[in-house]
Amino acid sequence: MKVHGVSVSYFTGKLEAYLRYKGIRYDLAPPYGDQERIRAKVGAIQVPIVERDDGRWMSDSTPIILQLEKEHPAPSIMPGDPVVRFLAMLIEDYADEWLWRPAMHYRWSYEHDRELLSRILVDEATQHSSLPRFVKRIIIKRRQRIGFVVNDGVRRETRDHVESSYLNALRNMTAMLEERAYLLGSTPSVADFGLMGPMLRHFGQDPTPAEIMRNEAPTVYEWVARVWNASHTAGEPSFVDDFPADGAGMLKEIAETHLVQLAANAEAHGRDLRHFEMNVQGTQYRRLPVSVYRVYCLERLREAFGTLSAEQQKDVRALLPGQEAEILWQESIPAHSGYDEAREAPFNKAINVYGDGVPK
Ligand SMILES: N[C@@H](CCC(=O)N[C@@H](CS)C(=O)NCC(=O)O)C(=O)O
Repeated sequence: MKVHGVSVSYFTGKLEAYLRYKGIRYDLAPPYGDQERIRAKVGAIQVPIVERDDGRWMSDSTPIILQLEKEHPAPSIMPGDPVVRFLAMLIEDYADEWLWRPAMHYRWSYEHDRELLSRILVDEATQHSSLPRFVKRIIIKRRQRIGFVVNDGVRRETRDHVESSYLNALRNMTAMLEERAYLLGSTPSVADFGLMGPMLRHFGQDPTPAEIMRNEAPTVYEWVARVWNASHTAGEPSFVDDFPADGAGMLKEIAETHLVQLAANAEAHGRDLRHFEMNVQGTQYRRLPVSVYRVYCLERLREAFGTLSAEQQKDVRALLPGQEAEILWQESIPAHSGYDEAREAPFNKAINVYGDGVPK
């Protein structure tokens, strides 16, 4: 298969880590010279996009991975216990959608990171443009910093909190990885591949957060390489039977951050607003862009919760005790994204996370 992606991209790195583990061969190619064809095939210009040998196209890393799990079931990345599996998918969603803001912030707010990454991105992804390199770098630095940092709520008042999300992720992952090689077993699960999104190509590689990872959380630094090389070193799939006590900090953090954001985003979407506010762990975020895709994420999590037995639901609720987690099972805030209603993902037409041809 051909993966249209970029070597420094969050979601491309997540998918590549998965493909390597599964032994699925792929070629990596930047998508940006081929925009018209890609938009016609998959709806949105984002990475990764997979062009399959059978002529079909796939987008969005989560449904892509779920589809490939059906086609290549071994070695499985899905824990056998339904409660652990649900919580692994929740960790994956948090990795995709909550850690995105700190990852963008570290890359585009810090000068060394911004200078280095703008150079790499321009050289790799904008070969189709004949503008001088320095002009392309000015354009890309501005686009990324304004679009994904400033307009995503990173301001003077929120900056420390945004950074604390990264530090908390390192601490919570370390607590789990001190007990076992991967977060939920002796082989990698969907939770590990989800966290490879932020940890591989952003936090583990961009100068400022990588220095923090090496100094503060060498266990996570080592885990990044372990997941990347898991096809050579991991044995037969083996996962925990019960969600481990050392993961309590991770679940608390997810409830207090990602689930608060999913709720506030869905609530604003239901009122047809384009922006929303939220208070996360005592920090007030203003004027955040409503994301239809994240309403869809909440729909999918609720659907997965609904497939659990009454006993399993009780277990999940006991593991996620805070009030914030109730949005996973209480429908007082509706979540109707209108996205992928035919349930064709990853073969559907994709949307960018902050809109662009958003179905209402
Ligand atoms: N939900 C998608 C998100 C993909 C995504 O947003 N990728 C980023 C780069 S890592 C992107 O292409 N952003 C669009 C842009 O920068 O214009 C997935 O899981 O693959």
